[in-house]
Amino acid sequence: MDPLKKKFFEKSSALKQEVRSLLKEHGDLKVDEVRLRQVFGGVRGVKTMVWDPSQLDPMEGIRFRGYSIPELREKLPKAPGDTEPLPEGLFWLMLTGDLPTDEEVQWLADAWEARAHVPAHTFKALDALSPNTHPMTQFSMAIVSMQSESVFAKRYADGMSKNDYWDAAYEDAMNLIAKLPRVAAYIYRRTFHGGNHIEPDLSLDWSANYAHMLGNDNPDFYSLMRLYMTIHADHEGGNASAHTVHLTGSTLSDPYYSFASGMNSLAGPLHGLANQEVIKWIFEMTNNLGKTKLSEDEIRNYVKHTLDQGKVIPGYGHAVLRLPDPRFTAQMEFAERKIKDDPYVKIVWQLLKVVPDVLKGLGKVKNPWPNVDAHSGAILVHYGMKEYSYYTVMFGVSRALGVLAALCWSRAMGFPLERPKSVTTDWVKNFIKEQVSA
Ligand code: CMX
Repeated sequence: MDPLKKKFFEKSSALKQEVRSLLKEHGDLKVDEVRLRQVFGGVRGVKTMVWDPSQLDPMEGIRFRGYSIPELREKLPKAPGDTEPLPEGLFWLMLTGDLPTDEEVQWLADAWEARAHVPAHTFKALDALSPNTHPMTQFSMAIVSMQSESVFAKRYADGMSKNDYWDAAYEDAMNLIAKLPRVAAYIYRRTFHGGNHIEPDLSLDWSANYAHMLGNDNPDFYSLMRLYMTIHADHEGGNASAHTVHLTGSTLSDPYYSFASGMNSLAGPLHGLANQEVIKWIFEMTNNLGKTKLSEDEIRNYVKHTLDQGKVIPGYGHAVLRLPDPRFTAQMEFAERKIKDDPYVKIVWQLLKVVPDVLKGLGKVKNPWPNVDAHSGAILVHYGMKEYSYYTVMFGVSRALGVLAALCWSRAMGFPLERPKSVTTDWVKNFIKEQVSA
């Protein structure tokens, strides 16, 4: 058994036993109550799921196994000469709860390299699609096409015991994560570079190899990719992509199907697609005004104009957070160090000064602050990636780390089929009548 799998097995077996006895003794304790407005309001805030890799605090932001983003940037192992963390280390942390050593991270990088082969039929399936197909559609289809490789599906068909689900899920998670950069880079090169593909460089770490296959070997871009792949990896379990993976996985659909479902959720403009919407909207603003050097008044007017058209300001607001997203701040720090004179980066910083007050003025927006998607586009444009319809694929590659670590845990813990209760509007009306007359 490999060292990560062994560690995961030991940790998850111990927790499974512990939770069993916790539930035996305390299973009837009430953890939450649900208001009618939450039943109609997207189940905001209702505690209904266990997700150990990370937890989101509205006022503090995300913590991965207890570590904030600044702490991860300091404590996780790094590539030689870089100051940003290696996401390999974050995956180890999310799967085991322990910070890895440099050697453990090197082992994981080698393990992913050994599992990185993408089946030829996946490239053929992609090549059959029009290059105009949205990159997220291509990504989702490529993931499903690789389901032919699922260890979980094969072992299930062969009569796998439920005690072994965790093992098969781990194998699929590791294989899928290993293959994603190649698939994602293939989509980018076929869509925007006429199919002029770049072979992997197996001497590089997972993120740098992805950057290399995209076509950019600038060490600062490698560094950006390590940061990007780390900060987008997980945002607790209730966000749409994570929850979708969790739900699909609970049917014992294998990790390929489950991850593909999550990517279809990530492709929505209120979720991951917001990263493309932000820069698209900034480009529209600069095109409309005919310049990239803008005054705060010009920006404020454009923000108001967008709201007057009944649209949201992309990259602002959040269902849980009530402060500027630490993932935004991490990107801002990177940009301050590396590319502070970039005109689009400057616009992102001007928006930070203008948008919160305008949103506060609407009187209904619960969080007027920027989220993760507000900054990423301007930095990618600086490094030559102007093709914004691709951005959500990069988010998706990173998101695999968190949701697949969590999926391994779900199978190890033996979590059952997820099945909340729905009600009809007539049921609600009768319920109100009964409550009011009682
Ligand atoms: N611009 C304009 N209006 C906004 C807004 C924004 N950025 N954020 C919230 N609002 C509005 C909502 O549309 C809602 O209006 P109505 O009552 O008229 O429907 C009202 O404010 C209350 O919404 P909320 O409770 O503050 O926010 P929600 O939890 O319902 O929604 C989110 C959260 C992210 C969907 C919303 O803030 C939004 O649409 N933001 C822009 C899209 C975006 O950046 N999404 C990316 C989020 C991060 C990610 O998942 O990647």
